[in-house]
Amino acid sequence: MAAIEVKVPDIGDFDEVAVIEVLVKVGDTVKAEQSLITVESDKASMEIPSSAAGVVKELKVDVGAKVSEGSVVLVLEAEGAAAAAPAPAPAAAPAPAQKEAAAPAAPAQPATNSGAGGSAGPVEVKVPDIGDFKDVAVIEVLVKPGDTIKEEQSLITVESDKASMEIPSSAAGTLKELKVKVGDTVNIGDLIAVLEGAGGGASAPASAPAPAPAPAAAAATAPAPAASASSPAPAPTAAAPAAAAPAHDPTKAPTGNLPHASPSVRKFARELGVPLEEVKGSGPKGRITEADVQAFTKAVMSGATQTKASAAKAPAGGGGADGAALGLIPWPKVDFTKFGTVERKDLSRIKKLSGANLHRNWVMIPHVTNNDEADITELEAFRVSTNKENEKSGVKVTMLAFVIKAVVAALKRFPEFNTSLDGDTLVYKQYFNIGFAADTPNGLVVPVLKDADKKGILQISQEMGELAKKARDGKLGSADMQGGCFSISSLGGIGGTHFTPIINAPEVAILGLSKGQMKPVWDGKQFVPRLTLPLSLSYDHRVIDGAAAARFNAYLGQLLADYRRIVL
Ligand code: CAO
Repeated sequence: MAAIEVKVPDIGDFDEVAVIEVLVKVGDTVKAEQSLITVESDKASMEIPSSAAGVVKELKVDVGAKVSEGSVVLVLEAEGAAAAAPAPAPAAAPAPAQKEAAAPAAPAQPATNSGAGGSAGPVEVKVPDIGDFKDVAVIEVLVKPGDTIKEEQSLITVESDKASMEIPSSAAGTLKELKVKVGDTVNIGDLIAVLEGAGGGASAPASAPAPAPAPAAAAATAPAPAASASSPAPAPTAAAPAAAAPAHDPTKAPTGNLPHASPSVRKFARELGVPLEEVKGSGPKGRITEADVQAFTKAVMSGATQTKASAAKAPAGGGGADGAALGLIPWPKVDFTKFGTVERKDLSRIKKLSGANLHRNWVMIPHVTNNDEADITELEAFRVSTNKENEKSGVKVTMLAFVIKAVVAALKRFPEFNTSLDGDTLVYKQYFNIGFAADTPNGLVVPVLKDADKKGILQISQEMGELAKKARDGKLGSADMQGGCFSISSLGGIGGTHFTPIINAPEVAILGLSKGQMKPVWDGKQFVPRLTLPLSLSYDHRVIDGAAAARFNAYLGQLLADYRRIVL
């Protein structure tokens, strides 16, 4: 088995074109004519076919590399008949003569048109020699009647299954009439447009077919490992590659992994840093147009959408601090120093992260908060006595541990509070992991107490203490904060009567506890002092109805008022 170096054939006047896709890998068996790489200039993209069959032994180019005629693409272990052919592709590539014909390319066209001189008459612009490509589809019309056209300005984009190319104007002038539309198929000599008021090359006789391939056309013919390209004006058959290529079906989008876009649009996207694979094409067959790239750029700049890369950097997806994403007026910019001395301090890392999460949750979840109160007089007495009994154990029981256990019982009674929304589907969890908001010197974190249903009050208290300490010491791992079903935010040790906690997405509800206070409660005969715990239940109204929330909160209150109910 012989090793064959497959080289870039004559690709016309294109020097140093970029490899934008490598279509094979080491070990692949390739057929003769099979596309190996895609290269792209600013006017055309084309696939470079293999000059032989065999197994890819070594790749010599990578995406981003620049190649020219003669650059080695890869080394093949030749097999079969093709292997017997002289190895290097350039030997079989179009002869220099063809290159010479192609090289002057479009700029030469107007000059070669006879009859230059008059400038008033209309000029017909026709499809130049685009090699052996027959019936190529017009996939884009880049100009419209009334436009002022410069010589060499691209008029239309055509596409075969191996290459797409822009057809430039052979003259300058005002576009009077367009003779093609998207979806048409064209061949050499077909009329594209009529220009008038032409200057420069526009004086060419109307009927003059473009004698030399435009740059793109030259490129399109180039991949052909043509054997008989000695004529300065290559006969269609001389440009062999197309002969091997199946006829283009204009109803199908090109295959391959590249976004469906013309070379100039791809270039435009690259210049703006737009990830073309994220742009939705509005053109025929989903083709991405320049307007699509512009619209995508505008959407990103306004904050209406994010690229995948920026979404990955800011998973919280806050939508920008300026409110533009919500169509709001900009955030007020105030020079505070005009009113007094100020000091600037950056938000802590935790504040930045939790802030983005809170913002998203607040904006995306329709919150409603149900406020209720629980009589915890007996429970508090029990808690105090329990702590006395367990003084030596070092585990202190707070009201929060009792509330966690009671919440588990309420979640079992009202399972829709233990769910997450996944599109239009509700995911019911069969486990009971309860998150609790912990105040730390650096900001708010929510450690998760796992399997609270399987643990007693003492174990819950102990684990909560450990998690709260870890949180304050900044030692919580991500696993400590994952897997929550429902969260509790307790401000009871601090104060307040009621508040509106923000749901910790993707959970659907959160309970806020405020400070338990002695209140006079009417027992039917008289006012009696009772310790009353405020319960603030925020719920996602897409999932939970107000009545269900009121029932959940009332049930929770009953459990806390008489804890024996939990075992019922
Ligand atoms: N009513 C009255 N007193 C309460 C109470 C309530 N609802 N909850 C707790 N207390 C009392 C405790 O009994 C304790 O009193 P003693 O010191 O006399 O025993 C004191 O308040 C302090 O309790 P604690 O805060 O140490 O313990 P906890 O289990 O109640 O809470 C934790 C633990 C980690 C949740 C808490 O320390 C904390 O960080 N809370 C803040 C949560 C928060 O920031 N939420 C807001 C989120 S949104 O911004």
